[in-house]
Amino acid sequence: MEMTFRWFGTGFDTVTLKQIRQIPGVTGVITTLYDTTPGEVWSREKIHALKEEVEASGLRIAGIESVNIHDAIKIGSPDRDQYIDNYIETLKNLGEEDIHMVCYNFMPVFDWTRTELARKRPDGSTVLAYSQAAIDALNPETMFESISKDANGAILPGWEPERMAIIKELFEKYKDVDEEKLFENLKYFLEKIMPVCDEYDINMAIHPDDPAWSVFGLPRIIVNIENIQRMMSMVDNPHNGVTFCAGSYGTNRKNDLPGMIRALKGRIHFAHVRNLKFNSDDDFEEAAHLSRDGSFDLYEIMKALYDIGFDGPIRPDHGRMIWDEVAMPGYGLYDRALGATYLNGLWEAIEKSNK
Ligand code: CS2
Ligand code: MN
Repeated sequence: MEMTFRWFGTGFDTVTLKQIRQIPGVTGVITTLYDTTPGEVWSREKIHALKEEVEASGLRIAGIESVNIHDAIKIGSPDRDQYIDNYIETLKNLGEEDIHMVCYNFMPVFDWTRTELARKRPDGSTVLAYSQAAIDALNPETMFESISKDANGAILPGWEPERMAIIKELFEKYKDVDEEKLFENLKYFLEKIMPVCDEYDINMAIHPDDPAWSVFGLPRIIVNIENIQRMMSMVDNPHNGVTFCAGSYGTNRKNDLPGMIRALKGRIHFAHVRNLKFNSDDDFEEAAHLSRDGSFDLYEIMKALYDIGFDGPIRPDHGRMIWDEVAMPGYGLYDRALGATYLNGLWEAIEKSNK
């Protein structure tokens, strides 16, 4: 595996490449062109400039998170082909720049959903949290306004203002899209992009829906092992793989995380490893990465990755806000750096005990 760190780019991230370079064992960043909108072609020049900037700091681009999918593709509207062509063009430009892993998601309207961005934990840190009762009492169209005061001024990925402005319209467009339709539209998209992925050896890594169930009546399909297997077999190509995000699949307590990892051998192209603390089946908050701070056994998760011979990029995922840091919720420097160090420690121990 290669330990990496998500970085949103100069001007968008409070964390610098110089800081990331000093986290022991982190050699790569997972980044994006944060100022592009879904559906737009990423030019070779822009990708190249980003790459030069990252490499000048002694790191490398280990992959992209995310190249977002235009809603026309997810909805399957008549203009989708044009956006798929643009996506193919972007993949080609990434491939030409020697970038071989792309994370994306296929969630309608919202990316991840949380009801609080700064819930206080007993140790005084703040974390993202989700409560089903709060969701049920919420109007999805105003959800963003209700949580944005805790965003620390950051634009949250998937919650870009231009999307939130047309949210009513978006809901309307999805009204005839059910799970079957969403699967069909994903298949259509994957079939079209696989040839360029084959040509440039690009691993596509779909990110799970977070939380791993339907919210606000919108269909969500990347939620469990059965659905992932369906997705992989409907377009059976090794480049059609997954981002194994422990925190997202783990929202559903029926998902056996180490078991899923073992079942996905060879098709996990990217791993997000973090911990959640459940207060009840439908109230959880994000925890420190350390197993005993939350509800998951991080040792078993790392061991499963080790056992399947996982050799792709891995990153700590959302961290707590600690030590008075002011940053994008979930994406401060300190707690994610602690997370990377902990995961590296687990890996070293597992590796040595297997020799
Ligand atoms: C998630 C997503 O992993 C995460 O941090 O909260 O925002 C994720 O980046 C996207 O769904 C991937 O497309
Ligand atoms: Mn994730």
